[in-house]
Amino acid sequence: MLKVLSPEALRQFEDEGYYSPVDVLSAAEARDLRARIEAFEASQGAPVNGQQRNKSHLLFKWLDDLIRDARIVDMMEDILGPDILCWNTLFWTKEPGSGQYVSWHQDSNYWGLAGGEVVTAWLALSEASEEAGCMRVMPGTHKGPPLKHEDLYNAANMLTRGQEITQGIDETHAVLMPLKPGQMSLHNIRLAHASGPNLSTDRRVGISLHYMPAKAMQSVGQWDTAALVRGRDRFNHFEHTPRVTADMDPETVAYHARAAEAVRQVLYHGADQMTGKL
Ligand SMILES: O=C(O)CCC(=O)C(=O)O
Repeated sequence: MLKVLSPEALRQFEDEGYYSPVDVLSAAEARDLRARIEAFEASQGAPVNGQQRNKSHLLFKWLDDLIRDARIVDMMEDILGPDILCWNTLFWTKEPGSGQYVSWHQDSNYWGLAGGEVVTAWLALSEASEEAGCMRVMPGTHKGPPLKHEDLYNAANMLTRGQEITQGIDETHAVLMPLKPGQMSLHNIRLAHASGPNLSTDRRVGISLHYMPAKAMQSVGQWDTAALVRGRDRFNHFEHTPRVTADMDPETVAYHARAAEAVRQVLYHGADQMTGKL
């Protein structure tokens, strides 16, 4: 019995590799979370950046709470079953006029995860319209062979090494996933996706939450972490992250430094350069 998704939504996710939009937070909740992020940014005098973008639920209590929010986890249970880990959380803030974009890529090439499906739930905390550079996906690519990527290191590309699928993408088949603040899109780790520059006058603020079944494994890194957000973990392939009791708590900030670095090593595995993007 499904908890949140309709049978049609689940079928679309399985057949085409994505489903969007899903109403998750109210507009007021999304506004509140954005205000918390921007208050933190004002306090440090800079946007959330570098390693702060990665495993960010270990820095912010509100985000550690959010990855466990039943409205999201129920939806994940519909796709992944009862025992669920949240592997990572990543900030995707695209400043207006910055030219920042995300090239076509498949995350499965870079995350080192194996042995179970991985779902990205991308939450909009501002208007993520086509003009603001919302994500677009290539339906069905999650079912095909891995596509060939090249590391191009373009400065405006938000991806670590500017990795890009250089062949086999036909833009005429791309589907846009515009979102209102508080809405989420879902996509499979193997689905090709991208996003264009933010041509609006506001920042595009989004956070991706990455969920997987407890049986999933890290095949590249020796040590990796995940939050057990529902059910039981009979596999213990990942060290469970501690609960965060306050934003920027020194204890969990120290844990974050190790956990985010472990992911960074995985993301740059085999790359010629490590950029400061994460
Ligand atoms: O935020 C974006 O535009 C791209 C995000 C992305 O690549 C992802 O969530 O996997």
